[in-house]
Amino acid sequence: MGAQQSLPRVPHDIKFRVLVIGRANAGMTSILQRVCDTMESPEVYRRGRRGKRERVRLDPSMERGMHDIEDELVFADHNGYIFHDSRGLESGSEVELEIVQEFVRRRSRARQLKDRLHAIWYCIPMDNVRPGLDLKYFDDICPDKNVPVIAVFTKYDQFRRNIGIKLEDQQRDPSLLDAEVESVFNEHYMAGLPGPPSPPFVRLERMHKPEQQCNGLINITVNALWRRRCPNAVGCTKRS
Ligand SMILES: Nc1nc2c(ncn2[C@@H]2O[C@H](COP(=O)(O)OP(=O)(O)O)[C@@H](O)[C@H]2O)c(=O)[nH]1
Ligand SMILES: [Mg+2]
Repeated sequence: MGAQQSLPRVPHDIKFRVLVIGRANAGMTSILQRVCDTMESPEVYRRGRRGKRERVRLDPSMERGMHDIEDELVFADHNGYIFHDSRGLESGSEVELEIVQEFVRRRSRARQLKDRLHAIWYCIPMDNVRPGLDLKYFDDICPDKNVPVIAVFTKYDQFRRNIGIKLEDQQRDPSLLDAEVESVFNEHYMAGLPGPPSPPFVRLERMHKPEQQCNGLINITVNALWRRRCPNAVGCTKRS
């Protein structure tokens, strides 16, 4: 079953609009491909000078800075989603943060439903030795707290592998792997998120493999949206 079948029900002509944030190589393109069940590169659309939406001929996987947060990324063979992508935060600059905040604020209040931002996937790669930098702006991304921000921990497989190697180097018992993984994850990744309660999060592995699915990400996004709409409804509140 393709991940697309888990999409939340929205009016026929409304697409699910997601802002994806992360530094280069965080695994963002791989996630979008898994969500859309495709191997293709996304097409990039941009508003021209007269406000007309035009396709831009560039390869979005190539260089950062080649397209900006306003550009819409769409997969030709799966048009249920519109993605926006921001890499600006990797420089750690406040100006870049303000650009993202302004975008989120404007898009979260867009008058027309079709222009509105539904969710933010904030990607934190787990092959990084300094996750603190990636987590730094998590709580600042959506100043009005009116769009769900999902913490998407990527490359979990690599993280587990690295910890396995560390145990081996330290000549420790390999059966400690699961406990050590949880301990490092809590100390270095979860502890960097705001809360309690902690924001919705998901750990993704082997997203570069076409056969892999990421229903966990879809489910947690749908749950977060649902909770936002009916915070008091039974089954909608998250236990933490
Ligand atoms: N081990 C591992 N590698 C991944 C995963 N997702 C992506 N990659 C690899 O990470 C690199 C960057 O991936 P890409 O999706 O292009 O990242 P982007 O620059 O954020 O768009 C590529 O070499 C991918 O094969 C994952 O879940 N696990
Ligand atoms: Mg990419």
